[in-house]
Amino acid sequence: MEHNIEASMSNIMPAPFARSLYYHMARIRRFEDRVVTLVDDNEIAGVCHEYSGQEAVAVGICGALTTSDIVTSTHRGHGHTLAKGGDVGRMFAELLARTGGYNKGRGGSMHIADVGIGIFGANGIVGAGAPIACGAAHKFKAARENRVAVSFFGDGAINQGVLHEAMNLAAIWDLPVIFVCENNQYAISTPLKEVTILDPYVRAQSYGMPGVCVDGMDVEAVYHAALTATERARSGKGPTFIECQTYRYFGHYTGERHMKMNYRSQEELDRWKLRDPITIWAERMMQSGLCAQEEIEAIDAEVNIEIDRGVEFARSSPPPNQAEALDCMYAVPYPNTPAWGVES
Ligand SMILES: Cc1ncc(C[n+]2csc(CCOP(=O)(O)OP(=O)(O)O)c2C)c(N)n1
Ligand SMILES: [Mg+2]
Repeated sequence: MEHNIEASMSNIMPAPFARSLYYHMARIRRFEDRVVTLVDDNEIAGVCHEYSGQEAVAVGICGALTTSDIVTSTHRGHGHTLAKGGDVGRMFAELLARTGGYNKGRGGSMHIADVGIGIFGANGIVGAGAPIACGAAHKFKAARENRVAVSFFGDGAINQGVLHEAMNLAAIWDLPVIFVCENNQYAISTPLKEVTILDPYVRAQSYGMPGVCVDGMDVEAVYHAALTATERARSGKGPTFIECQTYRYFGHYTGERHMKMNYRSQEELDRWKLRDPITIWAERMMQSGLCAQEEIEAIDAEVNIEIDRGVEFARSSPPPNQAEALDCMYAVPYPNTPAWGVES
């Protein structure tokens, strides 16, 4: 993909906003770096699917949203949550299974949600966020609220029936939904080309909605596509499909680093890393006078402090009490139901 910095730099993007895009991408990258260390040190049990490499997608899309807009996420959800304004400390606490976590330590990586700031949940079921986004958008439309719902999903969801039902519903009812396909080229170890004939964005045509394919390593390109889609959604014209071409730097999940999987080459990884979304955005900001090198270093330092504090918060948060294991499991607890495994 060609990358013409002069041509693509927006003259109207205010410098503080440009810097905030950098800050959010750097925050996600450092968060995931620390996740890897915490998994290696056995402080995080279970699996995490790192978002490193895909930062421009979550940040470009969420940069075009307001707090009252909502997103539905995936198994690779840390980036979406952070870009939508999620709290680093509560996220680390959840991953460390502590009571200060988003789900009081009961959910882990794939269940983080913060409905108050429009994060309608990570989701371990591929494609399952799409109908949830439609449900939210249906309510926004019925209540005449000027809000948008974004459904993030991977290329692996593109042949899931539930996604197609959701796209059809959104199209037929003109729902304010943005379907964001993060095409990171693989579903676990399966290359998209082996299982799908057409590019993901072409599917939009079948449902009569605009479908665009953007460079998912370019935060500005993603942001502009998202702005167009939000304007369409807010004006009652219905959904848009945005495919973002991107790449994940780590394996499918943390454990893959210790496996010998040969589905992608080092050369391919190196080629994508040459177009690292954070580096190219920093370079573009500096070349266009939006930000000086020292300011970028200051943002990096700020992010490092935030991440350190988040880990400290998580470590100091108490683990759940065994006696409370069934608390928060049911919206309305059964008063006479004994705890599992307890003889009545
Ligand atoms: C309905 C369903 N089928 C299969 C799985 C197992 N599974 C978990 S992640 C994954 C691959 C998803 O790939 P993609 O959607 O491209 O997302 P990525 O991991 O690349 O971010 C699969 C098949 C699942 N969780 N849910
Ligand atoms: Mg994928």
